[in-house]
Amino acid sequence: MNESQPAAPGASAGMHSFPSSGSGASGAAPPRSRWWAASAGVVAAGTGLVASELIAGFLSPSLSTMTALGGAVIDAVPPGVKDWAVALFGTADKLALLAGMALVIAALAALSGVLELRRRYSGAAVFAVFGIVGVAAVLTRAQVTVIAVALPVIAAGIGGMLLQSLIWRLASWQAGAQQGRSGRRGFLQLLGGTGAAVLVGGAVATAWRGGAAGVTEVRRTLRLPAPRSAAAAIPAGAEIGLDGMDPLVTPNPDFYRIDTALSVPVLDPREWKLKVTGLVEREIELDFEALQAKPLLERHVTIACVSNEVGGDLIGNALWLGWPVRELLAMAGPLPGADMVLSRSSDGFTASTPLEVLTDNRDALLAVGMNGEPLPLEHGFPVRLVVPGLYGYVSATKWLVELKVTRFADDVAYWTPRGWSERGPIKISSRLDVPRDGRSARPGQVMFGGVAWAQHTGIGKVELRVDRGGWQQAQLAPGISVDTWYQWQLGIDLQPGQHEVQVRATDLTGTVQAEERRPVAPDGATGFHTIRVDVTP
Ligand SMILES: Nc1nc2c(c(=O)[nH]1)N[C@H]1C(S)=C(S)[C@@H](COP(=O)(O)O)O[C@H]1N2
Ligand SMILES: [Mo]
Repeated sequence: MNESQPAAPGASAGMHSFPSSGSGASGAAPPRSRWWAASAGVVAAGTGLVASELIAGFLSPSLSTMTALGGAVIDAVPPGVKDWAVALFGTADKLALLAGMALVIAALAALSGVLELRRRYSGAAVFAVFGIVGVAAVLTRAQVTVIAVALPVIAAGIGGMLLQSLIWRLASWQAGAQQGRSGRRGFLQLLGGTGAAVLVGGAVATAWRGGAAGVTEVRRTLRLPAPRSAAAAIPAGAEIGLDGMDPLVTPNPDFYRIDTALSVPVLDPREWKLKVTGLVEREIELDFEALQAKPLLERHVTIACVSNEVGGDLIGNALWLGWPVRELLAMAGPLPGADMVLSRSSDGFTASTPLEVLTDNRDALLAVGMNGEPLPLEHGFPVRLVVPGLYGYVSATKWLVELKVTRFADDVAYWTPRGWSERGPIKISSRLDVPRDGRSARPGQVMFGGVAWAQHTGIGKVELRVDRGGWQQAQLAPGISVDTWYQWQLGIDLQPGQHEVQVRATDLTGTVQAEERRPVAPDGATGFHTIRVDVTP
């Protein structure tokens, strides 16, 4: 069918038809009516979507259907695929996912416009499917509210009605053209008006989404209390400071970020509450003010991701301010038989931490501060867990809202059914940062440097070997505490040629880092970080 050929009005019962569809009159048919119909579909879908995202942004960003849909897409990616874990557990590009979703919706919406022009209600049916998919996505989320379910219905309803209205006008433009009239203005005005509204509203919704302005402002003006117990001073010489080494304390903007949250949860500390539930003598509810009034500790702790490859950078060291979890749990009184705490975030992520780890003498914290400021939104504002010695996925719950005292036999955490171990103690590891892999050096002494960690046990020794020769002990800098990484350095004389250099660490109990190369799943990579150095005169 030629694009500029209008459909004959009244040709079938399903077609848009107009009372005065006299025939014979031939005016200028609207050019490219299929393109106009497609545009109408896109604008109609955009209007519904933007309207619902604005409502969500206004009420609570966690109500966003797009966020729910993206989360459902992330969760639906089938397990077993190797790259899957890396892509998700690693730094998945959420913006690209949202953009991809928007493109798919736009394409389907364009199609719905063309369908609607052909046959009344056929395009609207596509919108009904949008609504159903949206509701289904919302229902897969951890926290389902009536408003969250209503929003995709509202979006589909607004979109569907607008589509009908636009296509009716387009069809009457076509029909009018045949009769020498022009319905052109009616259609173009509505399309232009709503299109402009979509652009403006979309910009606002996007800004809200990213900015979460109110809470950002609350965070900015928040004054955290001084710690009752300050962190031990950083020992002299702990920071070696070779060119190319990471700073001993990772600045917040450089701190790695890993989570499943499509949009950063935005929690207002004035409304935040932490519930302690499950196998306890007393359930407890704690608000932010009460938490701040507790005697807080400040401690350096190095946290790491289980997806950190040997030599990888999904690890960071910060000064955390918080209240020991063991004190809160002591108030609640865990019942006999409990062996796990399932921590839950506002967006439904959960982590399973052995009760024992949270009640022993280590400083597992309900953290409110990171490097002297309130937690950044991406790192769990207003409160997160930080547990020395465990990978983040089983301990470091951000945007924390609940601690359920339970049993490993009764509850599973988010990543457990997805191919990751239910327990995740951090493995002794070490990393060669200087020189970078593949760099060339002059013959003679080459200075090597890096970090090693065995949280809550501490590092006793770091060694290097060249070309699989004997191990040579590096100079180990004093650690801030056993809960942090340690820096080390060693100068080695190298002859011209290609050399392979490896590092291994030994913890303070004498356990040596495992040589066997193992992947990150199910409970953390092992193997020696190995680099190549090209020594040329
Ligand atoms: N709410 C929530 N908390 C979470 C996660 C998550 O997906 N959601 N991921 C965990 C994982 S896998 C890691 S490694 C750490 C990372 O913390 P960071 O982003 O502050 O570095 O957060 C943990 N806490
Ligand atoms: Mo992680």
